[in-house]
Amino acid sequence: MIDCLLFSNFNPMKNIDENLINISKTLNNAIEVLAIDENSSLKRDILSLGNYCENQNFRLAVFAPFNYGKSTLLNALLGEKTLPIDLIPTTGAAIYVKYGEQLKTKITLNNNKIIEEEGTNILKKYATLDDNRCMNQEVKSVEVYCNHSLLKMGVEFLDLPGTNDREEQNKLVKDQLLTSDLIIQVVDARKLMTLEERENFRDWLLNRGINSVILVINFLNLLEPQEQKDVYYRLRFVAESFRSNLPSGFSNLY
Ligand SMILES: Nc1nc2c(ncn2[C@@H]2O[C@H](COP(=O)(O)OP(=O)(O)OP(=O)(O)O)[C@@H](O)[C@H]2O)c(=O)[nH]1
Ligand SMILES: [Mg+2]
Repeated sequence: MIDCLLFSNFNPMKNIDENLINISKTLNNAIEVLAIDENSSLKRDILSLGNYCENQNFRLAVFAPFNYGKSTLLNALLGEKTLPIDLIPTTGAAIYVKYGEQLKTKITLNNNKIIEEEGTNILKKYATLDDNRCMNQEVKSVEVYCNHSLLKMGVEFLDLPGTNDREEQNKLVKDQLLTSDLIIQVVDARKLMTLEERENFRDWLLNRGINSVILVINFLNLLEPQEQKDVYYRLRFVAESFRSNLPSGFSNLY
């Protein structure tokens, strides 16, 4: 019942007003008028913010290095094995999980061809990494439609490829983080918050104005009870060291 615990007092419907849509249009026009370099991070950030402004759903993205259990966590929230999981780096595209009456997958290719299929078996072909751990270059977007009460309320999940593998995946994840309303960063209980993870947390999230982050500790079942407690206190310490901008007396740690 994780969904009830997390969202019992929460109305995820966003107030998308005309102003936000107009800001997005103005930013897109500015990119064209100023002829901003195609591959610059400025252009990527602007496009991501435009995507955020126009998205009506409350987008919750899961972010971590490969094999940290991101897809497993989303499957647990969805209550079924919807997304591909494996011991090797697996997720090879940003997969948006949205509400639909039947479980269905929609793949949009770069040439705008759309492939729709019942279920999610098609993800293996289009949304997992190939033998060289590369993403499928034909694919523009991947959407899974799933009948779940949270999704029906207007929440949308985003399953991301793992970071710390290839630069291409890192770039995609960094862009997608800016399009999201809330980020879950999964951490591994056995090697809590490596230096690289702390740097990503600071440089990809906090320094880009993303302050709402839920840290989820995974693989706790592989630790002894006493070790589990130690991990919990260490993570609290890490989270404390990052929290900022809150009035005194308020806590963002639960
Ligand atoms: N023991 C244990 N195994 C887990 C846990 N969470 C995930 N796993 C396993 O870890 C492996 C990787 O899980 P995924 O969900 O595919 O990880 P991911 O972060 O989505 O991986 P990428 O998509 O490659 O970035 C799978 O074999 C899972 O079954 C956990 O809490 N405990
Ligand atoms: Mg995955």
